[in-house]
Amino acid sequence: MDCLFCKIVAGEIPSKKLYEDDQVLAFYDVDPQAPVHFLVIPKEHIACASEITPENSQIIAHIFEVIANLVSTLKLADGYRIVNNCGVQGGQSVPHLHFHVLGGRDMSWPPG
Ligand code: DGP
Repeated sequence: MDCLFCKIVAGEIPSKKLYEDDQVLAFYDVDPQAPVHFLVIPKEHIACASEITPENSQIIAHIFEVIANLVSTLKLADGYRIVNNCGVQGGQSVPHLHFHVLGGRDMSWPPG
């Protein structure tokens, strides 16, 4: 499959990995929007949040467990933001489900 993040999972494209297990991969975003900015993705190809089903939704709970552990390790005790962009109008540029985790600065609201 011609998917950028599937290629990162396969090791065909290098990434700065933070965490990996049999189900998920966490790696730093190549274009950071905050002092700390990493992505957590399922290794299984799920195109976007609209494709979460009863059959694959367990991975979402696991991703949020991984995020909780990573923000603790990275000492983002003052807070952080988790972002999922879905679809063209949602600003998704890579069609493989991913959660951005941003921290290390104050976040504004509403997002752009
Ligand atoms: P989104 O716009 O929500 O689909 O976010 C995609 C993110 O992926 C964006 O913040 C930049 C990041 N990104 C794109 N290509 C690469 C890459 O090759 N390596 C890494 N580490 N991040 C990438």
